[in-house]
Amino acid sequence: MIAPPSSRRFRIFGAITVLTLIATYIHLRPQWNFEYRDYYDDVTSYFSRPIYDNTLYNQGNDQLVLKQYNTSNPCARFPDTDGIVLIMKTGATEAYDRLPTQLLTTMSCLPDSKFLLFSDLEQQMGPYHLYDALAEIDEADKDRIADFDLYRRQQECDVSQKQCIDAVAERQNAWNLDKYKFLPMLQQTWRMRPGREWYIFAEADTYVVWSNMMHWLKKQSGLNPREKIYLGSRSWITNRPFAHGGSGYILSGAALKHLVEKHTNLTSQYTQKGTEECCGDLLVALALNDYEGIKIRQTWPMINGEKPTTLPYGRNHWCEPILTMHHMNAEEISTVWQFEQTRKTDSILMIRDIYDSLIAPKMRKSRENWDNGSDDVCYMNPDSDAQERADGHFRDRQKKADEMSEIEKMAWKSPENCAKVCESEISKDDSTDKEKLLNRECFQYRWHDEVCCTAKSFKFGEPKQKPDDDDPKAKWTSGWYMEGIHEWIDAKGECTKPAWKIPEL
Ligand SMILES: *[C@@H]1O[C@H](CO)[C@@H](O)[C@H](O)[C@H]1NC(C)=O
Ligand SMILES: *[C@@H]1O[C@H](CO)[C@@H](O)[C@H](O)[C@H]1NC(C)=O
Ligand SMILES: CC(=O)N[C@H]1CO[C@H](CO)[C@@H](O)[C@@H]1O
Repeated sequence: MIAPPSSRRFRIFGAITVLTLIATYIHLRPQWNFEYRDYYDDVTSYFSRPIYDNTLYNQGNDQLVLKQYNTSNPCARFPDTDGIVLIMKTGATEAYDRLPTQLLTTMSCLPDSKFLLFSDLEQQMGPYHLYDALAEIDEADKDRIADFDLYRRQQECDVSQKQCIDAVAERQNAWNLDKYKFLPMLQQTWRMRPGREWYIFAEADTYVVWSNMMHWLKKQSGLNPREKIYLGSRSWITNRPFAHGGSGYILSGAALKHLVEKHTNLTSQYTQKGTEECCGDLLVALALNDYEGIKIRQTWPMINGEKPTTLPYGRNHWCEPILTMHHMNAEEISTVWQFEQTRKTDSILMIRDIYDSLIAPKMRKSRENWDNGSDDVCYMNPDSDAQERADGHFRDRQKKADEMSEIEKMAWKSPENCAKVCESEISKDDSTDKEKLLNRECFQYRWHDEVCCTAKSFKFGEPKQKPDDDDPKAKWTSGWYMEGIHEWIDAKGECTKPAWKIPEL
């Protein structure tokens, strides 16, 4: 049964040929594939950008956001921004941490002529120029005023700023330098972008909801940019009102024109004033008031200093549209942009929409090592030692002993007791009364070190460091009375139309 040699040779030859062909195929296949993929990618990215699973999509918001994120046309819903300029202020210690995400998200839809970037060091970031707001301050002033020490060290740095300046250690110095930027920045802005209708000032951790902002400024507000107008979220320092800078503030063209053109000595005067005052946003208000008699018009809560995880949802923070948010880190900015991009609707973004899509799916009964910012009413151990030991912030918010229910009197003793305060607010018999549900005063609590505090709004909050020792008192526990929150939301009903705020003096 042994095959003759010729036939065996033939078979071996055949096998080798087949193996060679297979090897060649295996060797070449990745290249064909690669070339094909490359070509395919080029063609597709030329026409459209990829579609991804929307990482914000979950069971709690599947009615509100799209399952997939089509990144092809990010500016499709972006409004017409004719007549506006965004002025974004940052500092050299943070610019590269914050600006790239701004430029990749909302600002990618703003034409270059519609924004200016100011810092305390002239720098270049890709195609974008960061102007030095402090460049034109008198050299003698810079030498004389100790707050400019950081400015000099930044300029003298021969490597990247991060290698010269420790941003954490220099935080206070960066803040002290910041106040000198504001008025020179207004002057440079008017020189570089004169005659626009509205000037929107923001910081690198401010998020601007452009669709709302433009709709409000142009259509809804009825405000005339030829009048001298100053809009923002009002804060006070020693009885002097000003628009909080981080929340963003808005000047009409007329306000900026008058301030800058009629008062050419602004920079040196307000450099001097800077040495006496805490903050640059206050200096802007002082200059507008002292020179032009322009006063801030309160635009809060639309112009807002909070962000999705810290907004106090509930009364005043529900049907109101949102124009700005603050303290947004780069990831949070990207998240809200993604949310704007993947909403199922392009209707006005109200505060409740942020809650419904981004917060509600994450709410639960309680979280350990968590602070939800419950800070409206506090319950503490009445013992005088405990009272003395406690933070004055909590002490001042205590309910009077003779106004407390039995449950409230026990609230400081444990997180479980603290949780009962909200549960006990309305008895089940009352819960059909809509007014009562809407007037609920207790939505959430936080317990730590024998202090129980509750809040009149519902906020998400943030993780709090787990204590090192096992002392149960050291732990931060936060909880939400979900039944009360749901009842409030149901009683409130749909927002039939956005509750636009009329900015008042
Ligand atoms: C993604 O968006 C682009 C541009 O708007 C559109 O042409 C394309 O059809 C969209 N793709 C899908 C799958 O919806
Ligand atoms: C500008 O202001 C500075 C500081 O207040 C003052 O010293 C200077 O004399 C002023 N210059 C003019 C031209 O008014
Ligand atoms: C939602 C909210 O207000 N969170 C607060 C939680 O507590 C920290 C301090 O521990 C605050 O910084 C947050 O603002």
